[in-house]
Amino acid sequence: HQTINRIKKALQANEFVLHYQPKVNMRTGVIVGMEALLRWQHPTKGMIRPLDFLPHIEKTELIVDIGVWVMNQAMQQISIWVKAGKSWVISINIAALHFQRIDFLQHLKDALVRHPNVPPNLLEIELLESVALGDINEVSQLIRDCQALGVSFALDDFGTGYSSLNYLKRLPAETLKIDQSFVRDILDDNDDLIMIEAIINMGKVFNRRIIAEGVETAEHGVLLMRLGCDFAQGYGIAKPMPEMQVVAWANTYV
Ligand code: G
Ligand code: G
Ligand code: NA
Repeated sequence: HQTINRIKKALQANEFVLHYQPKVNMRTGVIVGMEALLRWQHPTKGMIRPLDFLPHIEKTELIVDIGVWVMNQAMQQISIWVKAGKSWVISINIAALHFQRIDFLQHLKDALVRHPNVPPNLLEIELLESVALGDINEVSQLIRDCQALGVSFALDDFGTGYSSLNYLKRLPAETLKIDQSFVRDILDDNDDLIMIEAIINMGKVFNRRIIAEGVETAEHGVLLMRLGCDFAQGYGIAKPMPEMQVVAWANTYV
């Protein structure tokens, strides 16, 4: 409880920031978007990454407050980048508990109303496949309700969770994000290569966009493109960076 209270205080004290990691179309070199990744700038402990504090609050009300903060912060960033002529889709991570709450859609609508110059199609929501553990009809309807507002979806860490073909069919996310654990060893592990090829082909059958995460080298990128995956995110392109560095990075990326 002490940890939860400290995290609550951090939110009130504005100690959270979003870092951004680019997503690119490897074939065209176009920057298509940025994933917003939460960071806690602790006054004495320095930068704390989400895996060191989110697990403490994943099942609490606080994850909802943080989700709302992330949503509004991302929209503020979208409007700044749009003014600078950068139409990047920002992806935010939303916890299953928050997404399944009855008021999620209202949180999204409120944030859009608060940011009237944000084109909703520049916001994407990344959901873990574990949302599929909830009521699949409700979840897919909620995805459609959000899409009706213009917002798009990606299924995160795809392949690691509870995915079945049936879930894939019924969850209308536009994009599948292949988990980095599958990407890491494709250069030397034939089983991982075959698996990733199957995921890419399955995604295509279901008419989804495919993005690979954890793309650490050019060799990974070349192989992924050969397998039919055009979009990538990973240290080989850029590490997550503070907002101030993003435009400068983009200007040097070709
Ligand atoms: O950036 P990093 O690799 O430390 O992130 C670790 C994990 O934390 C990622 O897999 C990501 O899904 C999750 N994460 C990052 N930012 C957020 C956020 O704003 N909200 C939630 N719920 N999860 C996040
Ligand atoms: O699963 P999700 O997309 O939320 O995870 C993104 C996380 O993965 C980020 O926190 C980021 O720091 C981390 N990440 C991004 N690119 C790479 C990479 O190329 N290699 C490794 N090991 N981690 C990465
Ligand atoms: Na993510």
